[in-house]
Amino acid sequence: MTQAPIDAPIDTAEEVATARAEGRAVVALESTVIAHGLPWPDNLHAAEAIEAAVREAGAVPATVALADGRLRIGLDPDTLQRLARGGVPVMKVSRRDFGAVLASRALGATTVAGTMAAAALAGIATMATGGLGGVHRGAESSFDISADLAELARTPVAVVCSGAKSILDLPRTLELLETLGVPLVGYGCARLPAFYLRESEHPVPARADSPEEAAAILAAQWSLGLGGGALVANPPPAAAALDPARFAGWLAEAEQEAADQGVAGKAVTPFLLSRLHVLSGGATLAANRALLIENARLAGRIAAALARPRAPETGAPESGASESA
Ligand code: PSU
Ligand code: MN
Repeated sequence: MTQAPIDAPIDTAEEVATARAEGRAVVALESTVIAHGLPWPDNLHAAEAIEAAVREAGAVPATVALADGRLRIGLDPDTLQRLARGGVPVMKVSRRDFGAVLASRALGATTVAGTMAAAALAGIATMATGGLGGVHRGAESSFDISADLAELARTPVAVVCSGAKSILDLPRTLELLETLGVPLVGYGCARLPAFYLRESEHPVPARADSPEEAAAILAAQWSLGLGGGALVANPPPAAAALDPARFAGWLAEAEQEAADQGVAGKAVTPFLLSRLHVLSGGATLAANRALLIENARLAGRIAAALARPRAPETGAPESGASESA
């Protein structure tokens, strides 16, 4: 894992640093969803509930953001509130944006890609989000493909999410994940969840039915030292998930508005999410909140399982062979 230079402009919260030093479980959390994905004040309440869920699962939350020229791993309540409240511009920070936002000392909220990069620098191997970025519909002409996918190919962090956002082109997102060599584990499901929807029609290549099983797959993948991240796809809780047909109607309307208004680039995701919240009368907001909390909880459990020393395997052929050698 790439370690940050000793004088890197990184401030790690004391609680996070202590947990890391003691080998206890830590979960990195993204902040774009707080600053750009949910409206005030639901966003602050959601951020607090997400951190609480990580704690309940036995891990320490480390929400990632940029402030005052520093990369912050673990936020104090005041900084969390500054990100959530709005009023001042908050930059959306992916891997390429760190330098510009640090140099300008602006406030920055990290995407999944930005959060993964930051987590790796801090030695954190698990993060949680709502929905992953991916291949946007119409990407064959717009080339709009989230940097989240490229980051998963290079950075050894497991991302717990509810699949890719349902505003995306899921089949192409899956194809690209396969091409990039990103492990994809369905949590208690054989088909990819679609963010607000319990499932899509697309099968996942691996499945885990407990945090321990998920942790075992991640640990085995990483044991080879191949590098790269992984995805754990957790279906949204049934009570909060949306009806696919109704959702399709709202999405078509939001996409038409985006096209009419010429929304492009990094503005697309926040625009669609905020229009969906309005068009659905708040249903997507409630679903988003619920799944963010459940993903944080699962990430905490997986991080805790990864942090537990595994019992040495008994009776495995290699150990027998090495004993007799
Ligand atoms: N999921 C949400 N809300 C969000 C996002 C994901 O429920 O706001 C954010 C994540 O931070 C993700 C980013 O990394 O959107 C992807 O943006 P883009 O498509 O521009 O890469
Ligand atoms: Mn994009």
